[in-house]
Amino acid sequence: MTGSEGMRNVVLLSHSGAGKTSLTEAALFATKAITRLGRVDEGTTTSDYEPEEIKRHISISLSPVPCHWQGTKINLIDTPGYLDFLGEVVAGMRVAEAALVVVCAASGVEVGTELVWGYAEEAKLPRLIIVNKMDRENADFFRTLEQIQASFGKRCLPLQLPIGAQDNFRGIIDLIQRQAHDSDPGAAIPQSMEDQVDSFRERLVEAAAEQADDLVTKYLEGEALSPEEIGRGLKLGILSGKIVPVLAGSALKGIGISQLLGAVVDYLPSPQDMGAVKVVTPDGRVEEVKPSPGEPLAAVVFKTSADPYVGKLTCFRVYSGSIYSNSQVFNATRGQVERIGQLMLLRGKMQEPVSELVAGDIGAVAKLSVTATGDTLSSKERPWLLPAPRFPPPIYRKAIHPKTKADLDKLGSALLRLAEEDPTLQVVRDPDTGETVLCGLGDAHLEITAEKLQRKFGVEVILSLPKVAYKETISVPVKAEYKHKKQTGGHGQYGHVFLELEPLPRGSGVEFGERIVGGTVPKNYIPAVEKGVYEAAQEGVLARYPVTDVRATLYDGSYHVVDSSDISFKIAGAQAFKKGLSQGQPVLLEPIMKLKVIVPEGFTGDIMSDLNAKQARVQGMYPEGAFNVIEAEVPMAEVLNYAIDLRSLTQGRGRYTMEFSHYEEVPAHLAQRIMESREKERS
Ligand SMILES: Nc1nc2c(ncn2[C@@H]2O[C@H](COP(=O)(O)OP(=O)(O)OP(=O)(O)O)[C@@H](O)[C@H]2O)c(=O)[nH]1
Ligand SMILES: [Mg+2]
Repeated sequence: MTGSEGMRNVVLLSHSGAGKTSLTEAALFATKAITRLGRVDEGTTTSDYEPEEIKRHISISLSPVPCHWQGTKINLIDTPGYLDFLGEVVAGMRVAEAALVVVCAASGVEVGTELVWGYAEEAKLPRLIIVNKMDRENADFFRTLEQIQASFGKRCLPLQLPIGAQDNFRGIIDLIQRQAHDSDPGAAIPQSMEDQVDSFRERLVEAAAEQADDLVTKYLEGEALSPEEIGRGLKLGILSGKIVPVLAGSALKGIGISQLLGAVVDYLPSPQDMGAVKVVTPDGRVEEVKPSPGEPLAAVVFKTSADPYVGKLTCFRVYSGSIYSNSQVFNATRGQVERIGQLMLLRGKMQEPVSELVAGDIGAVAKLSVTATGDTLSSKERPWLLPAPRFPPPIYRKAIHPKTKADLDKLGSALLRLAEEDPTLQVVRDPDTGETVLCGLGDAHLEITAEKLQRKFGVEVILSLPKVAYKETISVPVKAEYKHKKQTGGHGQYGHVFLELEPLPRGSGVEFGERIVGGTVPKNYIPAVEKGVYEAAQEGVLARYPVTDVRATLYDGSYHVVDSSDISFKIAGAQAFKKGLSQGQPVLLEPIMKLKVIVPEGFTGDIMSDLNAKQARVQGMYPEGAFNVIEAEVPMAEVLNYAIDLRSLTQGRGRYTMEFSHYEEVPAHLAQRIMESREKERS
């Protein structure tokens, strides 16, 4: 069993398509964890195994894949690069000590590279960069390096140089050892590269020397540092974030992979290197515990997957202590005991049973009953808590409609299971429109959720833009009378009311009151009038949207001793209310959202003019680091697709939050259009 000093948990981060999954596959192959090298384009890789991933040739879920190299257990955590699946990236980063940032040698630094770099900075993750796809046309290591240094600083220093590029990419030169790893095993460093190697090596050695007093003294005295000393300085620099080594390779050709694994082992931190683990006790104190197998258990759940057949699969990372198959643990988040069945290591869809998992390691267990993503598993004696991953809030909304009655029956429980698996997915029922609304991070996220509903639970759905919950109200006080009278032989019907309608402040809803004097409407009929008013308020007179912010007061009327009844007064109440609405200069109200957009400064102008076109009222703007925050109020109808609009305006660099603020009158020229389309919708 590997102790945690012999472990590395490394999350792969990049712009979509830079080659994380291919590198993961190449690493598995190089370490002999697999015997056949899969390809993303053929849907045969270990970590992209879900049908939705295979179909699109992209990663959608994170995949922890363990492998062994030089006596060290490495858990690579492959994550998706596509923005819609940011939740998976957050979860993967939560349980890693270090990151491998992948940059494509042809495309260079992309928007997604900058985004993930920002997250890695925030999380203070020590990291390596690999310039991948060195074999591709247009691949250029030095151009890419310049971009990397321009974006992320001069602390990004090559640890290796490539030999050749594109079709001629043959191998790499290890700068510390001054050694060539060529496809031709006997080959030395090409003569033409000697000077380059010297100069890049010098920069690396200088940076490494600066990390420790004894090294810098030796260096300044002109003594050569040994490779071990350079390595020690480098590791210190990487841990403190002062150095980020840059590597080169090709996942597809399998070049540079063993050197990459070597760098992970030599320079990236083990759980031990990160020092004591901070846990929170039930009374809120922070305690420190050693990341070793003998301590009490503390493990955080970072992913849950829903499988219709196997049931729930819970992935967790152990921070201290050990967890055993067929045992009991305490879910400190929920305050409940969990029975642990067979523990396993995951490698894509493969599951390898194990008897225990120790501090530092990552594994999974099936069929836990109460545990959800973010929970901490510990012991009853020490019910410690670890911080949960902080998932991005779902911001993009689509209404979800079952295709058939059978689909409707299964939809609720299936959605619940999927939301359990994906913390960036939320299901809400909009009481105003009656629609079930699916909230997520973007279009692709929700489309794929719909596909999973069908594949995993056999539920077919259609997604559409959610309806806007318009409402209706009046703008002036009015009085309205209605007499309901029918004399059709036998028992007649008679109810007669006078209502006064007044507009109320926004958000008041519909109110009913009475000030009948002299029993003109007998007390026992008043509840019927009230009922009629409330029923009539469900559909207004403009476009049959619900009525709000109106007070109806019954102040007069008359009755008939024989013909009056509850139903007659109810009809009279409803009709008088409708009449009042029509006479009270009715208006449409629309929901206004409070929008907060956070964009790099350069995009401010574009955002403002887009908001302008969306009838927004900008309420404030202030800088926040390199970003500008813009706060505005904007009609909901204009921002149903804001996740997509903002992404295209900023190429994905902008973020936003949005919440309901209040209702406001729809400007007259727009009200007409809304009424017309409502008419069409209902016919
Ligand atoms: N020529 C070349 N192509 C590569 C290399 N690595 C990956 N690719 C190709 O690039 C495409 C994307 O590779 P992936 O491994 O799926 O990239 P990824 O970063 O996992 O992508 P996402 O999961 O969508 O973020 C695939 O077509 C790969 O075959 C490489 O070293 N050389
Ligand atoms: Mg991938």
